[in-house]
Amino acid sequence: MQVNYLNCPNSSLDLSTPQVMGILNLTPDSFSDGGKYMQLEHALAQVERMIADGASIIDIGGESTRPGAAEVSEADELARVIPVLIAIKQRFNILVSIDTSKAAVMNAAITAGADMINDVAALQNEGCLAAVAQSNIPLCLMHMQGLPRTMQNNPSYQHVINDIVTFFQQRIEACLSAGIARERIILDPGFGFGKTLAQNYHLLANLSAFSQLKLPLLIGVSRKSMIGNLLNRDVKQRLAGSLSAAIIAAQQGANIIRVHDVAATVDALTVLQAVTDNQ
Ligand code: 8Y4
Repeated sequence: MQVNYLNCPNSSLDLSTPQVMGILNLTPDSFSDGGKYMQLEHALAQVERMIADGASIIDIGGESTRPGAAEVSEADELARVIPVLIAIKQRFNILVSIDTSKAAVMNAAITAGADMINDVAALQNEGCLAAVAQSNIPLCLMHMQGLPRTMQNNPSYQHVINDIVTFFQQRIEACLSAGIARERIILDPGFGFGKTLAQNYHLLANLSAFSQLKLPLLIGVSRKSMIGNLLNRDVKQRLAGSLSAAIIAAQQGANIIRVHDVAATVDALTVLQAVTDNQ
């Protein structure tokens, strides 16, 4: 028995089976012309659907981290994320994770009742360690080589798995030094963040290597280029590939799967669970 639950301040999340984190995208390209009220109602309807489909956590982000995406100002990100976070916590009983790399957004989100911080920059930006240290919520440290705008230009490693393990050890140490308890940390190898197609599949093949760190593992492969480029499918046609990758990850101990397609992923994980339960 390894990692069994995630200690959230108000509700602990059972990780004895893999849990699904549903993605709620708040970048303006997703729903821009309906005005503030319509955007909020659209977001809440999406959340309601993901909860009904079996999501345990909703991950909300106001900054696009896709390769080459434009940066978002602090004020814009706060305006996008915080009202939605408050509305979700008001209306639903669900854990909410905030996908941000900015200390000001982390601080505001923690004050507004966020249940988790998901940082693709692993708390390396100014003030982020301190912001999270002042709370008691879990945080996800994701590995990325380079920065979103340029990370896919010639990623290179001595040894992908070992390099990421070393990065995790350094970031865990930085968290501990800042006063963040080990029990609060979740690790994520960051599929697609400064990795070639072959490196992404090598990672997927060797995910169980990260269990040596004895912390919960989160993975995000849903609809990513590693699926699209392998299968030559555009973003709307990547469900079968995404489910396959999710199951391969779950079989190697991934605890939280970050996805767009919650219902289909829950079905796939339920099939895997039936196999596990009847060995
Ligand atoms: C289509 C849709 C194609 C989305 C690509 C994408 C991760 C993450 C992202 C991840 C954690 C994305 C915020 C990239 N990926 N956080 N965030 N782990 N922890 N691209 O893998 O979904 S954004």
